[in-house]
Amino acid sequence: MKNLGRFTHYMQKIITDNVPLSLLEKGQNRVIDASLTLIRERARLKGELLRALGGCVASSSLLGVPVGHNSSFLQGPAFAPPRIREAIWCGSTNSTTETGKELKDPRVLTDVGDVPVQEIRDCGVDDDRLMNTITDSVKLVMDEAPLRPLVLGGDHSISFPVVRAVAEKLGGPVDVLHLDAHPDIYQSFEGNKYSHASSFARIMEGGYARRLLQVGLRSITKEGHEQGKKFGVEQFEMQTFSRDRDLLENLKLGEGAKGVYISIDVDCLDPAFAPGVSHIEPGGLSFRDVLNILHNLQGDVVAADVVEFNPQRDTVDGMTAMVAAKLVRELAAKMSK
Ligand SMILES: [Mn+2]
Repeated sequence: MKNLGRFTHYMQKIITDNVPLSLLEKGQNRVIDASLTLIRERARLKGELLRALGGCVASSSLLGVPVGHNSSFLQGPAFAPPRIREAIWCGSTNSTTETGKELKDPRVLTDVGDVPVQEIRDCGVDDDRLMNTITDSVKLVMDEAPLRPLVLGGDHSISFPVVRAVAEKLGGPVDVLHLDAHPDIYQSFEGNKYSHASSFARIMEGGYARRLLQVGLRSITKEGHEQGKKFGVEQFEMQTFSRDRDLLENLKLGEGAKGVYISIDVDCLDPAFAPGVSHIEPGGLSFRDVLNILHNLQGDVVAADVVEFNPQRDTVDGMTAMVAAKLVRELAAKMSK
């Protein structure tokens, strides 16, 4: 239990017999209600605007989920969402995506803000409840068709509550395309079942993914292979990427499932393209490899996330923030129609 403190917020540790538990619970309920209210009302407004505009059946909506404490190494991804937004709109490039979509058009991209993760944890809320709050927040976005969640991490632990929300809301599993140097499928990591290294074990256990395709793998242990086999995961490793390229650049997913979910860990990219990540793993995908996979994918992308950008490891001119932002921009174009 030596690592328990790592996952336990100080508020959970200082709670003593002198403080009635009901007082704490009531306060936590109020903070979580207020958090959900702000997301609900922002999503409702954006949904109303889009329905009034018309001519749109799907539109991406940014939802920041700044979780960093479920990382096994560095916690910097908690600071990523505002840096990604800043890079999306920074003005050094225009607001048209490569596929010709206009990001300033709300029928392509809107924003409902962040789940206030630090504020919720500051009230002593544990991870079971935090994960439920993230799931509830994603569902609030999905309540407002044509909005579809485009989630900004945060470490990779957030993909579990997000994919859970999508599958529960749509009433069945989705096909998941997961780009990452790592399979993130440990049964648990250092005693933490919500670790960023375990999110896909939770997703597969929950039955939230029909197919799980993992692309870009180059740091995978024996347990990673065994867990992949146990859950029927299609694991594509970088050492055979040149052989797999044709297949991966012509994917057709989601038919017979509730659609496609795309999860992009920025460390799927070679560190030459994206140095601002916690786990630098050479030998990865090029930025163009990732865009080819995304642009050519046939399928209805119902939700997506971009995770593990760590601003504390980025270059001084924010190169990786731009890389993460461009992934978000092209995903927004892919999701909207
Ligand atoms: Mn990774």
